[in-house]
Amino acid sequence: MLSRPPSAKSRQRTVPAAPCVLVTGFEAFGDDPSGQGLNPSALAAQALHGQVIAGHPVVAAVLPCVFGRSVAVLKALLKQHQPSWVLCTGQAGGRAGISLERVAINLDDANLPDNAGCMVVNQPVVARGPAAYFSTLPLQAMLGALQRAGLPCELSSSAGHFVCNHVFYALMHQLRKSPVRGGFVHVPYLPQQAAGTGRPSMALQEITQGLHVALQAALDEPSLQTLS
Ligand code: PCA
Repeated sequence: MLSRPPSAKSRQRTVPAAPCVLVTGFEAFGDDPSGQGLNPSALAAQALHGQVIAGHPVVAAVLPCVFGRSVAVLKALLKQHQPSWVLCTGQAGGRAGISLERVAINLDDANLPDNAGCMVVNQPVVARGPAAYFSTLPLQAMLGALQRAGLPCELSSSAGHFVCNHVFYALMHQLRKSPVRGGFVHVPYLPQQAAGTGRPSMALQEITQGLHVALQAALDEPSLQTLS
């Protein structure tokens, strides 16, 4: 006798979907020498959307480059998607490779306006929050994987004090009591942004590959299986 195929409901019970990886990029902001409204972090995040890395589906989103609102959007994404990993990314013009950020500091100190025209100067990200949070991503494993892939990369000890650091700090503050791992990666200009500036750049395809390689290494990291 033919058995009936399992219903969608029972299939869901037997094969639970792995939690997702949330990857964010930023919309374009004041620092885009091309004037074309580009931000490689948004383009790379969007290119990863829907891919499956080490069994985890990637959900990508683009954050507004605005103090406060960027964090509100990020918190809503965390609530909606319940990711087990979070990688926020942003553009750092002038950097030559994928920069794995080690630390977020409790300081907003902009030297250009955000996309709402606001320049937040010398303010904490979180009032009475700790001075800093370390990334909880396995940065050494990610760096090693990027190096083996032949992609320009570095560890960085400063995510600056503009909206990227703001989001990085708020993310780590939000995750401080959670097993969810998170961190931040800065990426260089695209070639079309750097043209004529004498500054370094990376092709979008390489940036996207770099984020993929780094995430794969993080999710495969065996030492993490026993943590949390
Ligand atoms: N880079 C900026 C903010 C948005 C982005 O992509 C920064 O490094 O703070």
